[in-house]
Amino acid sequence: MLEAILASQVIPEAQKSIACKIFEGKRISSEEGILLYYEGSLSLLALLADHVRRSINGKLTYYNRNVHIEPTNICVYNCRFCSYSNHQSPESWELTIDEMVDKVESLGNEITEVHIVGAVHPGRDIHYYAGLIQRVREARPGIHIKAFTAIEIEYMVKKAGLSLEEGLMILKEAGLDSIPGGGAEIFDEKIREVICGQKSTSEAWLEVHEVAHNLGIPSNATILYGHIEKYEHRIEHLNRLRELQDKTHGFNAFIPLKFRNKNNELSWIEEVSLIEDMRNYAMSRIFLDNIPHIKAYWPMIGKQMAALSLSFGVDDLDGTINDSTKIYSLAGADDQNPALTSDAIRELITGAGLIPVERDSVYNILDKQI
Ligand code: V47
Ligand code: SF4
Repeated sequence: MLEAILASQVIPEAQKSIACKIFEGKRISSEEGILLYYEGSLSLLALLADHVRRSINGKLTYYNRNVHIEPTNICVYNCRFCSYSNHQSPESWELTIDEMVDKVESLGNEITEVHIVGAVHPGRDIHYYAGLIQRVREARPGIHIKAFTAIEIEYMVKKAGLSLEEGLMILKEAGLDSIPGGGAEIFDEKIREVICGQKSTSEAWLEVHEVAHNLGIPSNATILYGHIEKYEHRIEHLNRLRELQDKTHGFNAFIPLKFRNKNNELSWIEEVSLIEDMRNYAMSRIFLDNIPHIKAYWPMIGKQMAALSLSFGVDDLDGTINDSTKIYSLAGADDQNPALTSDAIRELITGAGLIPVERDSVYNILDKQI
């Protein structure tokens, strides 16, 4: 069967042997990943990614009901790709704890998760953020709180003079359940120097996640792609995540984030094509054989493209986010008020010939029908 499929496509021998490895469930090397990135056809990558996706998740395609809260855009850093911080955006904002708690309370049982990520505010410390988490926890005891990128955590922990273990335990005891994947950007110090020179190093990002995993706090991971990086950098990024996952098994999902070029200091860079987005999803699925879920963040690429990504290795569409996320609307996403009802997400998934499943934040199935 495999031979027949591969024979029906005219594939060079080197790619054929990588494809055979993937069909046999074997891990591919960085060199093989780079070769596929450069030379694999879109149809071959789709075939391979779909095979890996089906062997891990079958036809199940996950979504959850969540809200994104962005506490502030006032930032100590000034990443050149960022359209959102007070250095680029025409307005600065700081939500109060009451405003954030009111937002969560107003949504009642419509959501099972709150995702809290913002800028790195110089005046807000770990005790402030632990207080925020505690208030959200009191308001909605059963809700999953996924909060603060490794960059925010590193800053608040250092500012308090604590170790990462101590800082993360304070957040965990306040009610933090998991850590989102933001801030990873690209694990290459030379590129970081150009696109986000002041920000924590790759090593520091990985360390926050490693310590969190060791304390029983799961997390996600991201990559920011489509700026000045090359395929070699993307593979190195995936490889470092794959290595950490082998050690800790703490990553739930990987989320590729496409660089959007409006209103930031890297606006001169043309955005990559949608075909490149699909190739990137597929390569992520193929290479990261030990991270169970690949998530499309639909406010970034749009709903239709997110639906298409389901044929390129993606098995998770990020939530029923309402219109509170500014990170992408300011950076040029087409949808300026992103919102999707559960029915609309389910329709996108069934339209791709797959099975929609509502999940909780750690991928337990909540759907009664499954
Ligand atoms: O870290 C900022 C990225 C991230 C731009 O874990 C940009 O479930 C593209 O991490 N173009 C924050 N990307 C968002 C994030 C996230 C989103 C959805 C789900 C999860 C999860 C995490 O947004 C930042 C940065 O990498 N970003 N500006 C831009 N112009
Ligand atoms: Fe600040 Fe995050 Fe924007 Fe960088 S990407 S400037 S850390 S808000």
